[in-house]
Amino acid sequence: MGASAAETQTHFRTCNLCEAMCGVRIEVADGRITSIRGDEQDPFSRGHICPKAVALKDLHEDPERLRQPMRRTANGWEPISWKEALDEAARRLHQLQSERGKDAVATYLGNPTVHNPGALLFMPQLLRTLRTRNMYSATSVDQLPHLLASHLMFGHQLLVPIPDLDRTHYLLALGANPLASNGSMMTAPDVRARLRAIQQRGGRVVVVDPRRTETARIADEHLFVRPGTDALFLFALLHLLLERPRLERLASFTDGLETVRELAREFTPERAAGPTGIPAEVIRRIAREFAEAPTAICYGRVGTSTQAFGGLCQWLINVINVVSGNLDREGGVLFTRPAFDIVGGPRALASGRGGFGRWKSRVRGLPEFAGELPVAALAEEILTEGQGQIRGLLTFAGNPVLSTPNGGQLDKALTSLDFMVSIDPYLNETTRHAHLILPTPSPLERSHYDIAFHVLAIRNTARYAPPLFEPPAGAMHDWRIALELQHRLEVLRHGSSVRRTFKYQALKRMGPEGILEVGLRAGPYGLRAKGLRKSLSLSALKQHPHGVDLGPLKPSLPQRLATQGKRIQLAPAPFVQDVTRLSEAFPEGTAPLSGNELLLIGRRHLRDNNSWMHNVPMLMSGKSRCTLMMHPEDAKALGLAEGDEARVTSRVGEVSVPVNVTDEVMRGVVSLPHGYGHRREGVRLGVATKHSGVSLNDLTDDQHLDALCGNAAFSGVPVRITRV
Ligand SMILES: Nc1nc2c(c(=O)[nH]1)N[C@H]1C(S)=C(S)[C@@H](COP(=O)(O)OP(=O)(O)OC[C@H]3O[C@@H](n4cnc5c(=O)[nH]c(N)nc54)[C@H](O)[C@@H]3O)O[C@H]1N2
Ligand SMILES: Nc1nc2c(c(=O)[nH]1)N[C@H]1C(S)=C(S)[C@@H](COP(=O)(O)OP(=O)(O)OC[C@H]3O[C@@H](n4cnc5c(=O)[nH]c(N)nc54)[C@H](O)[C@@H]3O)O[C@H]1N2
Ligand code: SF4
Ligand SMILES: [Mo]
Repeated sequence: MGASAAETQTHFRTCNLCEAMCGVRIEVADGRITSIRGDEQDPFSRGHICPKAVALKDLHEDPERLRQPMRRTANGWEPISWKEALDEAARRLHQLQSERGKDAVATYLGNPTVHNPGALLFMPQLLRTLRTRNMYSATSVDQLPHLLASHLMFGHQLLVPIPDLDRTHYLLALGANPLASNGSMMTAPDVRARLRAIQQRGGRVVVVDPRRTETARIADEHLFVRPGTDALFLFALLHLLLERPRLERLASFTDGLETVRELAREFTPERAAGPTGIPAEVIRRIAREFAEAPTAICYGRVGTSTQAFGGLCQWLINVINVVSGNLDREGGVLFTRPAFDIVGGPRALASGRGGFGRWKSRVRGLPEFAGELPVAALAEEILTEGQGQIRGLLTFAGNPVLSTPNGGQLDKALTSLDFMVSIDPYLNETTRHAHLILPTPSPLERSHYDIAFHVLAIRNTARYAPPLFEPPAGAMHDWRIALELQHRLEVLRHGSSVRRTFKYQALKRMGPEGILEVGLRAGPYGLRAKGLRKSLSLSALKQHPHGVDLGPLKPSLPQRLATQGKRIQLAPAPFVQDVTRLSEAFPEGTAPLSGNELLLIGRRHLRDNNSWMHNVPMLMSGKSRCTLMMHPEDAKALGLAEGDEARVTSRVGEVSVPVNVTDEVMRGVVSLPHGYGHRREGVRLGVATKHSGVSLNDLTDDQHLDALCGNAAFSGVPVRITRV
């Protein structure tokens, strides 16, 4: 504490807004935040932050953030007490389920769930109590293909290979823009410096993207790729790498190499060149560089996940890392060893292992994954009558109206529900349809430990922060709301009993902290761990407000595999079978993208965070970011100039948006950011509404999916464009 110590307090915590886990240093005087800076002493982020960190203050102080439960009435929204709100929510969910069956109630969990330890620990229990097959989340508009590949190949959906950025010599990145997103499924604060460091040690960074992104600009090489064709490029790489596979140590516990070789035979670089637009000789050179680099990483993210062959892409990426000997090797991709280990820890704490296709969605027959159905099916499951129709919905930290394909259809579908409850701090595009909104406190009013992102981090670290502010009297945390609803539902269903009351009281006393303590002590650095000077526990972490460094990622195979017999499955049947679909979609001789069709892709900006931080004035200053990027040749052909308003039409919808003419996007591709389109009746977001923009997902198509797993295929939606 400084000189004016009497009032100024310094608080250290992890920023929870994106996956990068930056340490922040917050100064508070007289109960108000006076500064937010990077925490120089955080061993992982070393002082790095992005402009969003400062928004922690704005979110905390936002007068439009809801602070009391609200009920929608004929005369508008009225504040109600927590008891009334929780009782009513439980009663109506229970009533729907007892009258129309369990599946009549659906749930949707949004992205901030994974940034919130209380939610991660308590929501699954509420979901288990509801026991509906209509469970949805942002997973199926995001990383489902990654999880599926991990589940089928390594035996657990969260055994995700993580790029060892700090030691690699070659990074081949597809469909990721970490300079804007700050990295995803690759928690790496200050990713820019880490990419520069690869170059400084003589390594190379190659980016494959239909847009010359911020990341592409600092890379050694950028390749334009036609949206949705990465699987062909990856297959061609694999084809070449298999001329001299180097599984080395991995060979003794890997199955399926011959099947993969068989499948890769037809996918020559020449075959890939037409559809991808990447010349065969370039693919050959990339394969050579990749194979010859001392260590190398193939990494693909949202752009290679949310596409029609997203599953195949994530599978191929893993296969490439295996056959080049880069899986489980320093400088390649490795599995993490988090202090709170939801993969290898005690069963009671372990997250779901997965499971695929055990049941199908009622209307379209889309497959279940890890207990969830693809959210692209949510609207039709609400709108289609019959046994099992959804009549009630619980949303938690999600804004599916703006974030899921054909959001416009869902927007309408939500108006037809008998009951909807949203656990969310804002009255936004989705929650405006709820009958009840149960708001949660600001992130600074709760403790934080990153249960999810330590699992995905490029270095093992651990960091805990207590709440900076006490929540206002009567406020209720996410985990408490989940627990209260769960308990009420159980009592409504089975009546109250001593055992049930005891369980509820015990969990309430324990809270997230109690579970965290158990998990840390039982984890790999906890009491059980051998050879450590000091074991990790919550109290130990409290003594290290800047976090604890647990070292770089280490090889852990085959022990850490969760497959039967601890073997890597290189050729799981679902992927093998799906190869035919790829082959048929791009027959030999497919031509490059012509100027006649336009394919729509998305993008992220550093100062956006999906759909929900546009109410922060500081982040919305300057030029509007919600523009349609278009290549100069395409613009010319359509008679469009910079700033002109264009009408963009897809199979499902139409929007009007200003054009940004730039050769940053490839010919035939247009790009629009997602998360905009706030100007809708009843939305209570003054700043966001002023900077409304249009919603990309009013154009994306609920029928355009990865047929293998039902993940949304946002990349490459065909659109028509005219001048307004
Ligand atoms: N076309 C297209 N669509 C996309 C994407 C894309 O690239 N292109 N990206 C997709 C991806 S990767 C994702 S993850 C999804 C995100 O999709 P969603 O998760 O559905 O949407 P968000 O915009 O993250 O909205 C988060 C909601 O949580 C609320 N919230 C914030 N913090 C908390 C909290 O602590 N507790 C609670 N209870 N609520 C909170 C916010 O008010 C907001 O309503 O969007 C997807 N949609
Ligand atoms: N500032 C900011 N940071 C965020 C978020 C945010 O909204 N804003 N969201 C967070 C979330 S939820 C996530 S999941 C992560 C996502 O993190 P990233 O995966 O890094 O996300 P994007 O920046 O959308 O990068 C996707 C890239 O894929 C490209 N692309 C589109 N289609 C294709 C294709 O068919 N092939 C290839 N090769 N590329 C394609 C796009 O042009 C884009 O550059 O970011 C997180 N961080
Ligand atoms: S990069 Fe992510 S974690 Fe770091 S300050 Fe920005 S929003 Fe927060
Ligand atoms: Mo995401």
